[in-house]
Amino acid sequence: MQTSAVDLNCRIPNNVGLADDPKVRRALERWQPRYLEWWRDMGPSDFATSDIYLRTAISVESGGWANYDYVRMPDYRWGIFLTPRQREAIIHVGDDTGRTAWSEVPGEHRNALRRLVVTQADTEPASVEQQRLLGRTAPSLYDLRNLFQVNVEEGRHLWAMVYLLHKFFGKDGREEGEMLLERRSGDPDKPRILGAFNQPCDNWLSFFCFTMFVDRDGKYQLAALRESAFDPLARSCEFMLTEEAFHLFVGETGMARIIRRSAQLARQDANGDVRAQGGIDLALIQRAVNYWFSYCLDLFGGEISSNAAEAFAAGLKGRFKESQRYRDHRALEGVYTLPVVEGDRLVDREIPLRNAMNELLRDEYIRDCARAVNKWNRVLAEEGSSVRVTLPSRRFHRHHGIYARHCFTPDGELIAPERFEASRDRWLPSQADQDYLAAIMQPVHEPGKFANWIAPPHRGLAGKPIEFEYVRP
Ligand code: BYC
Ligand code: FE
Ligand code: FE
Repeated sequence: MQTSAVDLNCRIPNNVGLADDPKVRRALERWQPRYLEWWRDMGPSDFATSDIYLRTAISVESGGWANYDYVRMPDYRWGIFLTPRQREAIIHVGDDTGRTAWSEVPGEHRNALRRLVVTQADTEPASVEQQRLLGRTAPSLYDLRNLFQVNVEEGRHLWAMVYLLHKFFGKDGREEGEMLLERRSGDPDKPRILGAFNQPCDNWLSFFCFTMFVDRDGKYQLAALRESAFDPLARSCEFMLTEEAFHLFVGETGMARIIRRSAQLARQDANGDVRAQGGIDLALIQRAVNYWFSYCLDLFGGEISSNAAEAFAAGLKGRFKESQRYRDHRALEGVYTLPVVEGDRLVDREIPLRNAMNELLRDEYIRDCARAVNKWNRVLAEEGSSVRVTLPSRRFHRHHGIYARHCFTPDGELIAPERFEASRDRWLPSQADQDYLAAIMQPVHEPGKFANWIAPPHRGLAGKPIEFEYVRP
């Protein structure tokens, strides 16, 4: 299956030749009204009739892939786009390295691939559900527009995965497509699949942590799937990554703006009391970072994972930049050393490289997060603050993997559960923190104006000035 030209005028914009694929086209056209119903019920609240200045993917050319214009969200053109291939793709991960990549799903990998696609797909609508009410408290029209941009694109990512389910997984795939619209973030009876996607994200500090840390997990998981031997998945993920960059920008710069404002307000107050000035203190920002970062580390799966080893061996996923960075794509040799809990202490253990694939990806992720945190700390230095933000240890506050049944300090020291509980409100957001955030988050809808707790961005978007009317209510 090679990519055909982009067809924008049909019901579902696409470059996968839906016009010549009546079976899949009809299946997707039956799914479409249910998706729209889900969007109406679970998508962004309140702004369905507002004109939002949004980017829409309309092509796969790296130069001009997106179009910016005022759109009402329910009318957004959610399309299906795969990055085109210049030549035939070759497998460069696992046991089948060197063979031709798969344009169909091999029978022996059907279940494993379906599980990966469904897990990936499930996170997309989950995030939209988590962010559903944030429009009510947006700190500016600029930020409101960015929230909605992220939301519509997560919707498109769901389309990208549902296309794969319909096209390549037959009846099972169609059933999974239905279930993706039935699970609900945080619902005890039908929760979303992964932990972080069931946590509430009901204030803007959480939103910026989410786009900083959770969307960044998305970047690394998509990067692993982009190396897949299943070529349509690889190409789908590649195009999703194009959109993802903006989500990460929103998170990283959003946090930087809150941090800058926090330092400015500390300077303004005679006692350095940021809350007295209506801002968000750095201690609370640090607790939010601890919370979201630790939940995101869980999203990489167990440190020692036979699932990960099998997925790598089969060529279903690769390492970060597998094709560019590595020579030995089989990874049959080599070990990874990591500290494990034995009794009341941590001791280093060697595990075979293939079983450590989750941990390798987590390493890449942590490095990337640390780079962003360094940038935030430069902002603090610029504003004359001596406080710094840090990433907690990868062992802190974990719910999956080898550290989950133990307690650690943010520095990674193994401690008794009682000590963890006694320190919880210092390390993680407390109810009082949540109440405070809820109290200060009042909507600001005047173009060019920003809530007191966040600094304005350096510039506007898509060549528009900061005071542009990004949302017309
Ligand atoms: N919560 O061997 P293990 C994004 C399950 S974000 C709950 O440790 P494995 C986005 C696991 O499923 C990217 N359950 O891990 C961001 C398994 O269950 P079963 C999303 C968890 O399989 C923002 C068991 O524990 N994409 O795109 O090696 C906005 C043992 O598994 C969790 C993907 O995740 C958890 N945190 O790796 C919008 C890519 N962690 O099978 C979007 C697809 C593990 O025993 N997913 N479990 O019932 C995968 O590649 C893998 O499934 C995982 C786990 C990396 C998640
Ligand atoms: Fe996404
Ligand atoms: Fe995203």
